Amino acid sequence: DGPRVAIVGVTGAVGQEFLTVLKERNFPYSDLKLLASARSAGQKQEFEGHTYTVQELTENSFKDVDIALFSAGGSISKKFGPVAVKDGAIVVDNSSAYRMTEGVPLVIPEVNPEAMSHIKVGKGGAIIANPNCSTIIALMAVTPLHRLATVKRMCVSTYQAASGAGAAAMEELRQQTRDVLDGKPAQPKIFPLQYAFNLFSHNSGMDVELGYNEEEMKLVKETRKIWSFPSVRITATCVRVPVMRAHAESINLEFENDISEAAALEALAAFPGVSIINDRQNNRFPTPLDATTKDNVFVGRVRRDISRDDNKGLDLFVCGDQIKKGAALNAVQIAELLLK
Ligand code: 11C
Repeated sequence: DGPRVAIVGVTGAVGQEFLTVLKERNFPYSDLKLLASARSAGQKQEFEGHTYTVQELTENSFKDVDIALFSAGGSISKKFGPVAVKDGAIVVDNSSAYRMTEGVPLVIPEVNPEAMSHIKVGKGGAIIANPNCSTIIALMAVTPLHRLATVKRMCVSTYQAASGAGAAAMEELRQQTRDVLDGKPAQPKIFPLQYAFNLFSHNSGMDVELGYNEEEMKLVKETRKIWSFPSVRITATCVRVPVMRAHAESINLEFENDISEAAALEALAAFPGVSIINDRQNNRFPTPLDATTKDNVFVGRVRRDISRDDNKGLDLFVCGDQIKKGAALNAVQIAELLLK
């Protein structure tokens, strides 16, 4: 007698990971409905000893659903999110459609679970937004430090994996890598530039006036909302690198108060969902492959910022699986909170 769960966009990279995470965490669903576009409807999906048929997402899909995990892009969330809410479902939305909407909680369960404490299964429909993957991964590392010494300014540089642009982008990386190694020209399809053996500024829309892309502005705006801290100063440079499914981020922090390396490491070690790899002797720090398919976010290179005369600056390097904590795991953790 757990909740009746629907997955919207089940054939995508995040949709498939929802299934993996539900299974890994033994999520207590009583019914599971797999939804996708008409193109994918009819496909069979084996899951936990059952064969499911993927159904076409329609206006009638949510009549018997308690929790709907959405990952089918912003326009599908905008069209069908309100339909699900009207039918009494709680939508956990992985798109950016509702993240900045007033009244919609934007939640990382380890960071701000209180933002969704008024929402309960069976008490009416609602939308809860899953933050952007780069934002989740950054804030898993930075929040314990923020609690310790209050972040004043954050400067982030990302190294983002193919998975952030979906399953087709991951295939593009595989195919281009093969082609280039075979001496053939790379054929860009999803991304405008050669991806294999290259890297480029993030492919999201660019604000030509400001010079920032959407991914960078998500880091700025979503952090302010998640921390309920509208005045925190953030700048970011987001870059796509030829890595399959875990994002890396270099983060420079300026704090209100003094913070030592030892205190920072202690706070990080105590924070749920964070693992530390910080072995200076052996030059061993987090890599995207360390984080791949893992639940935890990995933190290392924790060091005092030597460009400052005080003890109010730190640098870190962070890696997190984009499909897991950056998307599906965080959403399923939100669903778990709904059951508490
Ligand atoms: C990426 N983070 O890695 C993006 C993709 O706001 O959910 C997801 C965009 C978002 O390209």
